[in-house]
Amino acid sequence: ARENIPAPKGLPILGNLLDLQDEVPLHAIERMVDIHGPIFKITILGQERITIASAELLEELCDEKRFWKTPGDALASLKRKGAPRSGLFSAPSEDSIDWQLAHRILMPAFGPLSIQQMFGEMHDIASQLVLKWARKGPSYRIPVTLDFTRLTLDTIALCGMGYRFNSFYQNEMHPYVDAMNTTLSASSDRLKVGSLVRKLLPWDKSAQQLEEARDYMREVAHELVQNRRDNPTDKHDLLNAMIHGKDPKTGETMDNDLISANMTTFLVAGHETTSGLLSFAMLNLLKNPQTYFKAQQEIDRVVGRERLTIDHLKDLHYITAVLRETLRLTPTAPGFSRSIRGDNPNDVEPLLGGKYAIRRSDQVLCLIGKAQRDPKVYGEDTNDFNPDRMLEENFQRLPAGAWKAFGTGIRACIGRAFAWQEAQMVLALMLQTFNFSLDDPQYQMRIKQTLTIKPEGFYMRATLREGIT
Ligand code: MNH
Repeated sequence: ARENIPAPKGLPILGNLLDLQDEVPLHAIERMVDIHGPIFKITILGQERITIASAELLEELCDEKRFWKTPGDALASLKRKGAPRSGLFSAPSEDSIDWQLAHRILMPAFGPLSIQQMFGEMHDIASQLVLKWARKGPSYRIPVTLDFTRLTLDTIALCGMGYRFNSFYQNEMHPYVDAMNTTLSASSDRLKVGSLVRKLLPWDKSAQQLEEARDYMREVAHELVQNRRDNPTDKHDLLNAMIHGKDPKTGETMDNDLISANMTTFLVAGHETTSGLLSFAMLNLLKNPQTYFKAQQEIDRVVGRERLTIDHLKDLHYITAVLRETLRLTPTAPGFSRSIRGDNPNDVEPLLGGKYAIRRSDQVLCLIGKAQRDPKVYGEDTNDFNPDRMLEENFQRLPAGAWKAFGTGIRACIGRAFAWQEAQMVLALMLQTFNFSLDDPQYQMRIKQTLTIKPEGFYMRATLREGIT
């Protein structure tokens, strides 16, 4: 029953809000898992929220017959007020017209063949990154996360919509990035007492700034769509798929508002997470030299000094395991929300874990970082970075709730193949070209959380390998 779910006591009105105060809200909620166990219920400003954090409970919540995705509070707060259409990510349910139309039209555009065709443009941007580090030389302190953000933003914009941000040719980030950061920080600030209080002050501008940022992002998206309509090309990219695609089921097309909502979704979802993944992966390799050695050996064996091609990627088994193990320990999209399906055929939902009563109105936050460190699955050394446990045959044998870094079911990440190809290619190119070292050998990982997580204050150095010019 309901009482079986541990419920830490809170204050009147605020509820458990004070328990969540931390520079990194994710850490606050993970500490609550350590105290209360893998399921608990908190109340925030009058709303009950359930959190789960074990592989077993996660597997159950991923049962698509019983549960489905609800956009959690963080995603809901990303949507512009009064915006006419929703992008795939924040669409209210898989029943909605916006989600169905965009999903059916875009699935083929994100399929393996389409993504393979993007290899050339991905390589173009990755070469800009490599060239920058080569020219800056071995004494340059590489701002890792910032340079990976340049890379991933430029990659999704070029492959997705034929637009060049040219981030490697400017010191300042593009204004679009600032606008995006404003909206992403607003989503993680929404639970901070400081920002709740600030909003009550008459001179507070944050709400207005947020609306301005959202309007600007919408304008950019609309301009890109209009520009393509005015200057048609036969490029195989996401934008053309949306402009020319017809729903195979209804024959319907996407209007400008729906296209621009999804462009924004891709620009945001398509770069933050991959940039964080690459940053954490490099940090893990540098902190665990034996894994760095194995990864570099694999590149030297599979690619050697040849020009990297798409055919090399399928043979990079260890690199793949490095990326999976990185997303296990630090899933850059650290959680997602599930609820009882609106069209659930059962009148009474069976109890979660055999004993916890979930209500129709409940949003259950699945903390994948915790579930993916479940010692019942991964053993006592679960906190160690050990890519061997993610080699193909081991990965296939994992229980269903043990690794969900790309979400689950029909609303799992549509950009998975895109992100994977990009991350593999960039890591391979980097390890082929340079020897890396930590700028500060004492550096200890600190996390910065916006909507996603990234390492903060992480710098490294790159020296060209022998024979590379
Ligand atoms: Mn992605 C959904 C993680 C890269 C576009 N993505 C999700 C979900 C997770 C996720 C988790 C499910 C969220 C939820 O249930 O609420 N995504 C990632 C990670 C990476 C990633 C860890 C990289 C690493 N994602 C990308 C890229 C793109 C993209 C790249 C686009 C180019 N993701 C999406 C979209 C959705 C999504 C769009 C929503 C899909 C849907 O609801 O139909």
